[in-house]
Amino acid sequence: MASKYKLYGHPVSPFSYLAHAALIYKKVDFDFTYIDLAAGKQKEAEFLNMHPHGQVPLLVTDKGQNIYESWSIFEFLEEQFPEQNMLPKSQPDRAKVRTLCQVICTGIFPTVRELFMETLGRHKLTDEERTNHQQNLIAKLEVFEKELATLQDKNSFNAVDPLFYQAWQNLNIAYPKVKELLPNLQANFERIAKTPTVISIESNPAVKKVRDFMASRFAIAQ
Ligand SMILES: N[C@@H](CCC(=O)N[C@@H](CS)C(=O)NCC(=O)O)C(=O)O
Repeated sequence: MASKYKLYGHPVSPFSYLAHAALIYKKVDFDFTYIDLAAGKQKEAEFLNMHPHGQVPLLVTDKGQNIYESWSIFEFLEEQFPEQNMLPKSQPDRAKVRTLCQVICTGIFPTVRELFMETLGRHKLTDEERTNHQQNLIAKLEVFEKELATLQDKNSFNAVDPLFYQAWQNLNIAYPKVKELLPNLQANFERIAKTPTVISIESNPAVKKVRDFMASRFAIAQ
């Protein structure tokens, strides 16, 4: 008998957020299991049996197949539930959305992570390293903003949105000045925050708990 889909994830992970958003956008019936990354739950044997690289997200399908790597999960869901796509219908937007997702995952997020992890106390950067990361990021985000503006379909929820939404939240915690430096991207974040998919993710009790913890630890508006 087919069982429910299961997503193993963490709300501060943009990769996890993409998978979470796709499941909700596509109206899939699933359970969300919070993996406490700080406690190292992703490296415990039980989890490694399902995801040998020990990371989030992990999707277990209704047929019991384990799928990891956020883009593989995303593409699996796009193919499995083609009625509600998060890739635009027309080219060149489809190619652009794929490109922008890669830009976030490989170009922008690794630097966001460096700053975010320092804010969480996981490592220490020198002043020079921190400034370099910040300047680097602003330059990359300025290019990203210009590329984003060339998307023809600006209204529908696409795959870039959840990746950007969560990467931007992490960056805001690590480098709050970013919203004044890049007001158009802050406006994009606020647009995404109002989408039904994000509202639904944020109402999940496990997600709320992490947001509340972050808000109590760092002076951030929710
Ligand atoms: N390429 C992977 C990256 C996943 C990833 O880096 N996940 C991070 C959270 S943002 C993680 O699980 N980190 C914990 C660890 O590596 O121990 C994907 O797209 O799914």
